[in-house]
Amino acid sequence: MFQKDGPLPPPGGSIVILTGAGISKESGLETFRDADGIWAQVSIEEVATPEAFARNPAKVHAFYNARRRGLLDAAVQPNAAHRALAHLEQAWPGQVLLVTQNIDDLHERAGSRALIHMHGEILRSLCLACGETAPWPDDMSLESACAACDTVGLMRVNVVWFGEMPFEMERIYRTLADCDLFVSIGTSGAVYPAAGFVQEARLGGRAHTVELNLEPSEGHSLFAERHYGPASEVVPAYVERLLAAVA
Ligand code: BJW
Repeated sequence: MFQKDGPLPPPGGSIVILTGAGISKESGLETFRDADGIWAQVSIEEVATPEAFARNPAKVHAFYNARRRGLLDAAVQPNAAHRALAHLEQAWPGQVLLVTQNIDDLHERAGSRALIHMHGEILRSLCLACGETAPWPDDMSLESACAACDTVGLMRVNVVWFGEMPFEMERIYRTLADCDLFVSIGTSGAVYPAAGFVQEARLGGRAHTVELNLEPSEGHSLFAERHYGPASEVVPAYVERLLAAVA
């Protein structure tokens, strides 16, 4: 469902893009709040809070071990939407900051470099003893040891659970306040602070705001322009339009 096309940012303008689980759906990863999503199978309180980890770390490790193995399955690859955003970063004659809520590495694999994982990364560990984060492509358990301080039993996946502070918020808010275009892709708009980014961008005074999603999100009416369909179709089409204007 395509709405009328809206205005484009000036060449050299600053673009902030927010992505959510919907962009990785066609790569074979599950979303959270769709009918067949992760939260329909397991409750947030059991696996996605610091309290859940304190209560039952083995269960939380098992949840993330299964998702990590799923991400590393050879069938899971970046799709046309990830690739289009990487191309935009290379070809746009201005700043493009990609902020993802996703903990997968599909944006990096597609070639994006100016990227913030505001909810962390499933392929990294965090040691609760020394605070060190490090790459972690394997299963994690209560027997896992920190490579930096050797402590056993205090390793966790480096993701942001409910009640924890997302990463790099200061840089994100600064860039939002001074952007010309904010694009939200494949996110339900159910989780803050990401759900409030559209208002932050509007407060800056000049940002055009665009939602690209399978269906209208909770905050869809806050966006000036909206296009609905699978990310692998609507994202490349929108990027092509942006780049045609500066060709
Ligand atoms: C497609 C598609 C296709 C499908 N193509 N599209 C009361 C009011 C307001 C706030 C709060 C409140 N009580 C508590 C809070 C704060 C809380 C919160 O927001 N709670 C809400 C539930 C109300 N937030 C927090 O605790 C956050 N921290 C925080 O606020 O710190 C304080 C702070 C204060 C001030 C400034 C800054 C900070 C932390 C939130 C952590 C979220 N963590 C998770 C898990 C991460 C690890 C993991 O992956 O396991 O992050 S939860 C989960 O939700 C995950 C996601 O990143 C996040 C968002 O989900 P997303 O990506 O939107 O997925 P879905 O499934 O919801 O939507 C998918 C969309 O795609 C849908 O719209 C589909 O239609 C679409 N789609 N197929 C295009 N093919």
